[in-house]
Amino acid sequence: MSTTTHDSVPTETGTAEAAAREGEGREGQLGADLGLSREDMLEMYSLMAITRAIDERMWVLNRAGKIPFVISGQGHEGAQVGIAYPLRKGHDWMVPYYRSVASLITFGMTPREIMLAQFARAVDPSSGGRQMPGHYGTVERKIVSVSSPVATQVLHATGIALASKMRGLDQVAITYLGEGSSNQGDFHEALNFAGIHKLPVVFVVENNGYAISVPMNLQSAVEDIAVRGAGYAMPGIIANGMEVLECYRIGKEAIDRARSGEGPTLIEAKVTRMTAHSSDDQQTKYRSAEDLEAGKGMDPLPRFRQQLTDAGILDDAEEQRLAAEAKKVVEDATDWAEEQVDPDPATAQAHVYADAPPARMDDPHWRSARFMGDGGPLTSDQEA
Ligand SMILES: Cc1ncc(C[n+]2csc(CCOP(=O)(O)OP(=O)(O)O)c2C)c(N)n1
Ligand SMILES: [Mg+2]
Repeated sequence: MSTTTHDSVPTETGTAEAAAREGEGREGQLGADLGLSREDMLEMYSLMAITRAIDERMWVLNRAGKIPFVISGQGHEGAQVGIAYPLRKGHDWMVPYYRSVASLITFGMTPREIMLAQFARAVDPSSGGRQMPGHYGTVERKIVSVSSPVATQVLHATGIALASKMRGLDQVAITYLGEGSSNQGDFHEALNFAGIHKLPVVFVVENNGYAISVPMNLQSAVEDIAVRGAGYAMPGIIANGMEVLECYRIGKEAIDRARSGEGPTLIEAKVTRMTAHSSDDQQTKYRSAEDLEAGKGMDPLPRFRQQLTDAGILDDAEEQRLAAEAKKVVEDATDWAEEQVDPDPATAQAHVYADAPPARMDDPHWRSARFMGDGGPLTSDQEA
């Protein structure tokens, strides 16, 4: 399956028979029951390691005053890479949230593109340096821009899935949010509609136990967000975010289910937030030392490394090679993005209005009537 589900060219998702064929002679080997090859698993590990290295670099850049804001995915990478790995790049749709860097990199966004958004450079494909930091998205890769009001993206994903179904496009939409955001009305409306129409969409709640400083027990009366799937007639599955291969299996089942017309799935990945909510937050103000220590024990990266080592897939030399590669990728992305120019201030209003407001702002009638509120009722002349 290494050359099937993860190619940039859309191909058939690995069938059970294909998985069984590829697993022949490898019975009992790590990943064989899932149809994953050694190369697949090393790639998954590498995606996680690269994302972690990018994230760590962002904090250094932030503290050095070079980028204004970081919102970190450390601790979420195992769930993100595992669940996104079976998607068809360039064919399916991803509707991410601000912690989704590992999902985005798995879906084809490059480290250079991530860093361009952080430095807000003119050639940043996410928004040409206009969006808030961490609001990634590129049209060519079918990645919808992160939306600042939390959970609005869940409705976008449902709408995309409806379009896919109506047009017979065979595309699956996947969207991500935190557990706190799953208390917003948008989440429930989106799941309800997707459940009624059996839409090809996968909802992924990354439950890290906190919505900024608010702990889970003050956010929700139920312990598991997954149970909410039952209210909308869809499976609600809990994935252990420390177990990358379990996340892959659950992600693949949900994506296959969506593609085959069986409808949506809600996945709740139990993860840990290894950093503060953002670079503007200090989590020691509201988390105990024990809680923070326990969180470190849920880091998926060393766990997957150990699993691969125990299975004889990763050895010291290979690990050193991958670490050096991650370092090189991050150096390149940082240096390259930093060298690019800022957007021209004269273009600040580009893409904001459908018509050209500066020209109309020069018109005293239009300005006083519409903006200053001192022009009285519009005359028919002004209306025109
Ligand atoms: C509608 C809305 N309300 C509040 C905020 C401010 N806000 C940004 S992130 C966040 C916490 C979200 O927590 P959670 O959904 O658990 O995601 P996490 O950050 O933990 O991954 C809040 C309240 C917002 N962006 N949008
Ligand atoms: Mg949270």
